[in-house]
Amino acid sequence: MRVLLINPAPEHYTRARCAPLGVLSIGSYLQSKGHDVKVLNRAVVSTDIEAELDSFRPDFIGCSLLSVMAVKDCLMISKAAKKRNICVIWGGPYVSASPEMTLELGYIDFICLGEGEETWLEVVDTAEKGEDLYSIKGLAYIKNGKFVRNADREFMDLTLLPPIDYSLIDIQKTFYKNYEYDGIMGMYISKGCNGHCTFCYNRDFFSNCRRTRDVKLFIEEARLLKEKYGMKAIAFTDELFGYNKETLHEICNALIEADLGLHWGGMTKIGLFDKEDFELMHKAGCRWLEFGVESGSKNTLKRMKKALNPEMVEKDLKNCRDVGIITLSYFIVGFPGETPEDLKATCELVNKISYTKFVCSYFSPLPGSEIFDEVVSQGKYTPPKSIKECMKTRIFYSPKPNLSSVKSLDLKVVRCHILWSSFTKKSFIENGKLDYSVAKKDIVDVLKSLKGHGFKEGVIQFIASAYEFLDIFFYGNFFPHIVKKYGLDLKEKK
Ligand code: B12
Ligand code: SF4
Repeated sequence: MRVLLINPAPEHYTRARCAPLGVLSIGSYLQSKGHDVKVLNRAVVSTDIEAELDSFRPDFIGCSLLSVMAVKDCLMISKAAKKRNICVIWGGPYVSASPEMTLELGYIDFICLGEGEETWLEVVDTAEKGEDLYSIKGLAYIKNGKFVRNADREFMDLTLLPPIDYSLIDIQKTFYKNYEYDGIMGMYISKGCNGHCTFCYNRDFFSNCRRTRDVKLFIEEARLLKEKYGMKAIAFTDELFGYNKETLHEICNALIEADLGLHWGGMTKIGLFDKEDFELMHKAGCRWLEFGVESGSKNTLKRMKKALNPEMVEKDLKNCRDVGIITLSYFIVGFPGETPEDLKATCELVNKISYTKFVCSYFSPLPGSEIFDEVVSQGKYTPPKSIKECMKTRIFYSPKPNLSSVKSLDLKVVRCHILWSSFTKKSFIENGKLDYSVAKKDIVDVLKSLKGHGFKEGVIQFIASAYEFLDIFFYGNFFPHIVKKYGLDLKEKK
């Protein structure tokens, strides 16, 4: 069977070049079972979709959706596919959480819920035999006007997966730069997380189940990417890199033994590792780590079920700094029930760890998370009733809905001030080698995106990026009384 898998171009987004591992993992699996696969990475390279469909003539197309921002591109592609009578399947975290609403858009035959590899294989094998697809586990669809959700599929044993075939995408165009590291490729070694954070999609998507791939196979993938394609660094996309000391040591020792000379970074949890573990990570090539800190308020952290406290954050980030690992801390402002006192506690923590890079987002209820169910059942939040309605909400520019008891303007100023300080930060590590590296990187990302997507798309991207930049600049700098009210003090300590 011929399968065309698509990583769409999201709207209003400076297209980061991270490899589309979802479609690559599915594509590599199908290829290893003898199917003919093509991947279009439209987040990096725009192509004429009608021409692609006519030349490849797929039996199936699959679109991967991480967020509502990808719907417009996927809908355009699906319309073109349906004109040619091609079976259309959408998958990914976004549509897995809202299958019924998504199917109402039309032009989609099936939604694949959760992990896609096994479901896809069963779909193409069943179609090859000429049988119908309606009883396949993990699929949702509309039949006779009614929404049908088949039984969930069990999580697969990841050690059964073949190596990922990165040559399905344009590898050179997918390499990107972050911090001082160039030639970075997104890779993954595990899926899922055992955490219970109430705002996270992990509960429904992975049922908190975490699994690791075959580490030896991963090392061979990395070796090939380095030796054949010139990869210099890896950005691990795992929800929870390392997981526990034993797994972390296994991965680090395998990297040390392989002696690939690669630098890498990933996302992990506060409170899992000690200084010796961070030293081992550094020895194995780790140069940056990202942590979901989320808040400095013990109350908010408890309600988020984060299983951490501000003291643990300070300890881990300091240990990383001491061993030479750059850190990035994620925060959320406007969490349901957050008070001005809670926000002050967050600002206090931010001041103490001002040497890290920050990402600060407004809270947004994510379908599939515990807090989403809670605020909906309490009548505090009415979710959009259609995907078209979701597409109109711009969650990034203002705290909508604001379910905290902090004024929206205050949330905006605190968030923008933290982001602005991170954007103009001179150094992440004590010796301060990286002058304004964040600002430079962000500007280069915008320019690359403009160059890669043609004039009209480029202008739209430019306006969206400029709007976001001005929003952060304005609210981050022109409300000093609000910054003072929350005790934020980042300027002196860069
Ligand atoms: C790398 C990454 C990105 C990259 C893009 C990667 C890409 N595809 O091009 C960048 C940095 C650009 C990005 C951006 C965003 N991201 Co992001 N991202 C990730 C991250 C860290 C890894 C994704 C990955 O590679 N996973 C590994 C692969 C193997 O798993 P997978 O992608 O889930 O794919 C499997 C299944 O989803 C399914 N599947 C996927 N696609 C398809 C398609 C078909 C047809 C089928 C059948 C099945 C299927 O099968 C796959 C194989 O098992 C995840 C967290 C995570 N660890 O998964 C967040 C994550 C996906 N991102 C998320 C979000 C919110 C965003 C943004 C909205 C962030 C923002 N505020 O701007 C944007 C949206 C951009 C967009 N395209 O719409 C959320 C999505 C939550 C949700 N919707 O429920 C996640 C889960 C993080 C989180 N914990 O909240 N992201
Ligand atoms: S630690 Fe991260 S991935 Fe795990 S449940 Fe919490 S937010 Fe989700």
